[in-house]
Amino acid sequence: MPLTYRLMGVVNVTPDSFSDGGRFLDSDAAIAHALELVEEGADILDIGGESTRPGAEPVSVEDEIARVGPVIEGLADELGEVQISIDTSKLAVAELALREGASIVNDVTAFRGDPLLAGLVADTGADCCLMHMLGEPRTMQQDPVYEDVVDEVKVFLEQRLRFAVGEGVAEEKIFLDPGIGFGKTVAHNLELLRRFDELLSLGRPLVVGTSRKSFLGRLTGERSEHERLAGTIATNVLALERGASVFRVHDVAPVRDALAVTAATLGGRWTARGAGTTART
Ligand code: HH2
Repeated sequence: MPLTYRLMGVVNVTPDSFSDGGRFLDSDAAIAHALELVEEGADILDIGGESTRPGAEPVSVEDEIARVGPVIEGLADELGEVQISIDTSKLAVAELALREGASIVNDVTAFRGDPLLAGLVADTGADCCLMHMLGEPRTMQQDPVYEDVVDEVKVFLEQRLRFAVGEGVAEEKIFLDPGIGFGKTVAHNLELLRRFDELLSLGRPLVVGTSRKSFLGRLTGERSEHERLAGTIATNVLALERGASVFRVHDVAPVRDALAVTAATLGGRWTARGAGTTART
């Protein structure tokens, strides 16, 4: 059976995101970057105006809207099949984004930050991604403890799925994400990836976000976020093999190629990209 999956390209319109803060704060730069990611093969653009890196300070609604609003507005008519996802926990930001053309709400608090967000998603028929996080970004990496990280993440995601459905969100609109790096040690992240397939019984498509995260640097001994591409690829390949279906990454083109080869190998089918012009035997 062919494997189907989607690539979610990250567009951070922030001054302080951990790997690309400040690069796309200007809306024209963010739009140009987003269009590049689409060229590279992104199926979804995840646009965020607030960093959730460990220690990050919260951003006001006004500032977040001022960052993401013009970018979504500038992209909405350019994208065809590509979906815009708004990476926010705030009702007013999501409202604006959905009005301007976004169709996914990616909430790292899984509707705990603002429970009314669930009603908005229900009323608008948007898709949503509900993610696990232990604690909150400012303090989440201060000694996170689990008895069994996979079991606890799974129970949490099940509860948030039930909450969303209870608020009127159609179950088929919901994606779930174990929240790699959100209140987790290196060992917790690795265990979640190793046992990723245990989350499949939740019955919803799974999102995975390892891109450039610090545990990859801890494992390879490097210093800069930009030296984490190999680790990003390794973990995304593994997650595809273990059943993930949406891959949230900064570096779309190389991950696209790695996943295409992995999917062809696992699924036993392949299509040559650019066949006719570049296909070789
Ligand atoms: N990771 C980040 C932000 N949002 N959303 C989901 N669903 N899953 C993730 O793993 C995830 C996420 C952190 O990455 P990034 O956006 O690059 O950094 P920052 O939060 O510093 O802007």
